[in-house]
Amino acid sequence: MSTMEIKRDMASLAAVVDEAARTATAIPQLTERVPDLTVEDGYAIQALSLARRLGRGERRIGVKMGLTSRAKMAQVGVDEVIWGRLTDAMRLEEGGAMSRANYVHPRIEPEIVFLMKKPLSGEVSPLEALAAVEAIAPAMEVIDSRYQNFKFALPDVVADNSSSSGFVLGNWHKPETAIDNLGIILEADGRAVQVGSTAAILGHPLRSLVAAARLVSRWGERLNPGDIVLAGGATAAHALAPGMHVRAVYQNLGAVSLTVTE
Ligand code: OOG
Ligand code: MG
Repeated sequence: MSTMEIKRDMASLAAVVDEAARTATAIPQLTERVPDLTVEDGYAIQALSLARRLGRGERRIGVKMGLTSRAKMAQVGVDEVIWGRLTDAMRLEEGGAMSRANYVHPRIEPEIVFLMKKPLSGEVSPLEALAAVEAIAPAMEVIDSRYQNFKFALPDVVADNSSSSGFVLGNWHKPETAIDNLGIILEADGRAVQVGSTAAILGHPLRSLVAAARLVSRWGERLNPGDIVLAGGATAAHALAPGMHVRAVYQNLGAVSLTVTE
């Protein structure tokens, strides 16, 4: 295949994952159609699918890290840290509602989010990463793999923007707030469905920010002032259903909630 043909192929695969997300339709894994699809191809497809979102007027507002905890890796059977791009259209109102109809098979997970005040990229130490942070907050991410049965290989999930589909942010706290080992309870309709700690995120959520700086620069990008960075689920994700009220309660940081409608 010529370089042109390969590029055209990537663009058509980007259209497939983007349309699946836009129309909330499950699709077969890309690796079924293209068995030799690489992780590099996956990131190329992800970038092209984001360009389609930007073309529809969405604005890029940061990145999300994925599979930064054992619980998450075990749940989806992929054991490599990944990243995805977030847009303003994915933001959900804290305490507000999300419509189940806009997703294929949404799941929710408790996370920590960083707000950047300085650019960050490449190899940095945790202290350097912290010096670039404006604030931290508790958050929940709504993930929605576009693949049938939420089943994928590494290149698939990367191409599908690492299952990015929504997020809710809680109240901001000072960057020096201790976040290394805070208890978290994820509740569905008042019942604890997941219990964990921020320590599950690579031992310390700041390590996820260090990894974000390294990974984005590998793909020619950087974290910018004003960007948010979701550090990754601290527990396994919980499947969402209409009528469900979910809340993540954090030691010292407060709580974040959402209600699912039809
Ligand atoms: C991949 C995305 C993982 C996280 O926080 O670990 C992720 C998936 O589980 O579908 O967002
Ligand atoms: Mg996540």
